Amino acid sequence: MPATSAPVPTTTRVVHGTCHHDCPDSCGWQVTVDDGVAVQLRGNAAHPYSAGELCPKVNRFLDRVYSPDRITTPLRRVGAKGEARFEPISWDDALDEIGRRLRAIVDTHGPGAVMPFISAGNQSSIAILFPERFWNRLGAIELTGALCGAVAGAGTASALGTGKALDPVEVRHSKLILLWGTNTRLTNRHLWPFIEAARADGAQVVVIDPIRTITADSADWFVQPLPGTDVALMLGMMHVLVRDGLVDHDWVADHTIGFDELCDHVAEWTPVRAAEVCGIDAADVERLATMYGTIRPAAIRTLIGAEHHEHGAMFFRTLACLPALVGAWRDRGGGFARSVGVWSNELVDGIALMRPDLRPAPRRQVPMVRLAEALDPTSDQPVHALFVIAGNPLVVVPDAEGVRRGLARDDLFTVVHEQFLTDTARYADIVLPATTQIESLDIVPAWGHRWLGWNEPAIDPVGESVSNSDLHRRLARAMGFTDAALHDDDEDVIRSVMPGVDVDELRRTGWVEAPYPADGRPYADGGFPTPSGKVELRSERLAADGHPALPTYLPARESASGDPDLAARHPFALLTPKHHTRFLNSSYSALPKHGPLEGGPFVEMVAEDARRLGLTEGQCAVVWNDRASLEVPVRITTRLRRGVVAIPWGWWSQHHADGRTANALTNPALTDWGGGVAYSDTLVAVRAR
Ligand SMILES: Nc1nc2c(c(=O)[nH]1)N[C@H]1C(S)=C(S)[C@@H](COP(=O)(O)OP(=O)(O)OC[C@H]3O[C@@H](n4cnc5c(=O)[nH]c(N)nc54)[C@H](O)[C@@H]3O)O[C@H]1N2
Ligand SMILES: Nc1nc2c(c(=O)[nH]1)N[C@H]1C(S)=C(S)[C@@H](COP(=O)(O)OP(=O)(O)OC[C@H]3O[C@@H](n4cnc5c(=O)[nH]c(N)nc54)[C@H](O)[C@@H]3O)O[C@H]1N2
Ligand code: SF4
Ligand SMILES: [Mo]
Repeated sequence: MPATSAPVPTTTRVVHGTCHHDCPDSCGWQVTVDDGVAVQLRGNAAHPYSAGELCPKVNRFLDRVYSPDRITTPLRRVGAKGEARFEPISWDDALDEIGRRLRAIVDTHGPGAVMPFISAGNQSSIAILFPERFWNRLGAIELTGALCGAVAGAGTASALGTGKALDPVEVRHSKLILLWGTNTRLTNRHLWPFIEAARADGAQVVVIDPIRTITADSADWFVQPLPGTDVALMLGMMHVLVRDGLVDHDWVADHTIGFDELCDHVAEWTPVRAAEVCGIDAADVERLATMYGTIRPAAIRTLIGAEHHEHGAMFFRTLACLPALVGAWRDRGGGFARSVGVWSNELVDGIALMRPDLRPAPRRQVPMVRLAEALDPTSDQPVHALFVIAGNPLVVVPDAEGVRRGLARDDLFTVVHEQFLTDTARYADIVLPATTQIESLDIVPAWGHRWLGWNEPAIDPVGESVSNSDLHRRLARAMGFTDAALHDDDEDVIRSVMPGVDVDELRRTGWVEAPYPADGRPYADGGFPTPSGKVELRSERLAADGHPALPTYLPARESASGDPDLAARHPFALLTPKHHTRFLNSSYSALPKHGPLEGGPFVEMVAEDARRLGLTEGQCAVVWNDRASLEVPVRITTRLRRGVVAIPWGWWSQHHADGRTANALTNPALTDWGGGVAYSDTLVAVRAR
């Protein structure tokens, strides 16, 4: 008998969603679903920003969704911490154990011994903010600052009174685009077409970065200052603008305060002095300043990379002053563009989502950056329960070996909600399975453009996985918390926190645009929300907090430390940048079509440094400092300068010969303000193994 030729009936649907990754592009996608199985995920051509393209990370998203390595049931640790020996358990058993242990810890040590570490794995509003309702109700530790973004926002606000700046797509109208500390073609690839369009109309693109990135390769001009020295370059530019009469005095008089003092202050910042600090030619300082003072419209585009320095906030504060001096805000396509998420805040009521009113008392505050310290049993008030949600702190937090020592504590109760058994999850007492973006309903405000996206679930949760919000509804039940707000349904929450948005229309079209001035000039006539209503070139608020009142270049403390021979013992500056097109932070490096195609970890240095150290291409080097040491093969590069080495970041312990990752070496110092981290002010020594 021939096999039946009748086709098996299938139901095919196409479902619209939005990428949740911590990436400025928040692309729109379409998932094709056959009989409940996602068979294709591709860019939505109608999306007003991403226009149908995704990226080398997410082009294979379904491999991630259906990976044989997905965690699909709750797991309980049966081996030693870090050994990754687990047994599957039921959700009921997992929640019983969590409820019991959490209550005991709260009874003994108070809720200030419980730390929810919610990282950046999912940028959707419900996923990232709804959990705060539960943690507010419990009164657990509140993380302050952030590994990403808080410093750029705080620094900008010191000058402008707000993080709200130019919409990056407005660079389409610029004639000069300074990409300052951002690797657009890697990290924000969907902005690049706007830059190319401006270029086709005659715009010049300058990249300012200590690394010759793929973006630098595509620029008209590349300026390569030493890491952490840009403020000197900015002050040198200000010097030239003042000296050469390139300041827009009318705009400055109307919309800034502190100009006269700034003029006196930059008088000593001659191009020669600035160039000396930055390790570039004085002629380049002159040229950059002259271009900036004469070409209009002029846009400065920056993102996150430059905040990862001890004086990271000062970088953003000083950079945000530059457009004011030349009156750049007058022009469409002129001004200062950074993360744009703050514009979307007008669409979503974050307070209503997080419900801080549920707190029984003020929460204990701990800087996110200082995880290693908070887990240290000898600290004043060590953490006793750690809940890691959408993050991989063992790979992403500085002083990673300090974090590892904390995670290894037998008296620390660790719960990790994850899709994969990450380095961090290997140390958990309980691992709980998390859904991927195509398995849950959410809304996604973008930080690289003004389109908030709808995310419709395309498939049922894989295995027994649950979304972040479902997890926290379950935790509330396990703790016996009956407050209605902790149990609200996702769709009801979305409707209640977007009062100004037609949610049915949003669901139908897939996106809604955050409001922005129609003429594209947010500050043409000033109106900055600082106390003075003006751009604060001089800031009383900063002075009151003990910071310099004027933009000021300060060398990093790690290199200028009290230890006189630190720089002699550790003569190289180490950068640990995002570099791999197939990684998103530490996500994807363990997937077979991602990590292996990127090769493996390496340390880059220029040929001259390698020669001096007696190292050759591919040879194993030891990179070390007082925090840790790491063995990695050498790659000779022309992307760096002498004295600067780089270990591109995102690899897990399993990829490193000695199980330690780049962040074992990095500097956990807090930034000047904004509560960020100085990853990129790390000194190391290098030798052949
Ligand atoms: N492919 C890919 N895309 C990503 C990510 C990823 O991991 N992979 N991560 C996403 C995330 S979380 C973020 S925050 C964004 C970040 O987006 P970006 O901020 O654009 O990227 P970064 O690589 O962090 O930093 C940008 C550049 O800053 C430079 N930099 C470091 N120190 C200094 C300095 O002192 N002065 C100057 N001028 N430049 C400096 C670095 O060399 C780097 O080239 O990218 C997002 N997009
Ligand atoms: N040395 C060095 N360190 C850095 C940086 C650097 O440039 N250099 N960059 C810093 C920056 S900018 C950032 S943003 C941070 C990123 O830090 P993290 O956000 O911690 O980065 P990821 O490693 O991507 O971890 C995200 C995890 O969330 C999981 N996940 C994804 N979606 C969900 C979900 O819906 N629910 C749950 N529960 N889990 C989910 C993923 O599987 C993944 O393991 O790293 C910082 N660390
Ligand atoms: S990771 Fe970024 S570029 Fe890639 S699909 Fe998501 S939003 Fe787009
Ligand atoms: Mo980030």
